[in-house]
Amino acid sequence: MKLYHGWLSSASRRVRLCLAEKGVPCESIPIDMGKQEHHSPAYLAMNPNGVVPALRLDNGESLYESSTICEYLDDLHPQPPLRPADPYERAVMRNFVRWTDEKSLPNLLILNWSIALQPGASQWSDAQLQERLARVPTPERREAWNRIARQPYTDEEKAAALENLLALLGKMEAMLAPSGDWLVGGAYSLADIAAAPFVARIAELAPDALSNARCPRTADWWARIQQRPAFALARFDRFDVALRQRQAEVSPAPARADS
Ligand SMILES: N[C@@H](CCC(=O)N[C@@H](CS)C(=O)NCC(=O)O)C(=O)O
Repeated sequence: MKLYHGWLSSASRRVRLCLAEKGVPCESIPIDMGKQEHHSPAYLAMNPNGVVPALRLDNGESLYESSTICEYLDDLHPQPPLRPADPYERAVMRNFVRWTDEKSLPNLLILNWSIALQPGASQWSDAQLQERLARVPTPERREAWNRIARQPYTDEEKAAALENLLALLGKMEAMLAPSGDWLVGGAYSLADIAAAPFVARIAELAPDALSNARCPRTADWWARIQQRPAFALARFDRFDVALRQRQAEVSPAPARADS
């Protein structure tokens, strides 16, 4: 299998964590969103929504939507199980994953894009922007690219996005109260995997909000997630550090005269 993904993308991180938990070998194909590699005809044939990730299967078929890919991996490699056996708990797990897709991801994208893509996109000429927008397959994502290039999110919008993202912590505190260590049914599941990329970014953006004093159960949960061997394999590199490294690779610092 081949995973087409972004190192900094939350939906991609979710699938990488799932693959690592399963111990499933998978070739890594990083996608550069700044270069619009996810809007090429070849990529759109795998994921018509023009977003990452996409999983290319050995039989030549492809899958998209991170939550669907994770469930597929759990069907394909049932050990260790990552979904509750109980139908009600499984439904609760799915609703939580969906909640993170609908509530957490759009808000995190506002914050991430503002630092990762806005500086480059704001330099595009009108003609370049039109040419790029024409390749974006959905109106929602076209609007997001247009905004980041021409109408950067205001400080108020970014503050509201962070506030909305932090709502995840309240939800997790409530879910962790009855079930103990993990979010649904007392066992580690795709719900925990879905939440991990968002909590990782909250830990970077608003560490105080994730303190023991503010949300003790989620803070403990985050410590447990980071201790799992799969966590290191999934490579949740610090966003700002990874971004600086990427920028240095694109425009290397001039060689020192004495080097
Ligand atoms: N619901 C999708 C969301 C995927 C998504 O929005 N991915 C973002 C990165 S986390 C992306 O590729 N954005 C690129 C774009 O909008 O052009 C999933 O879970 O796979």
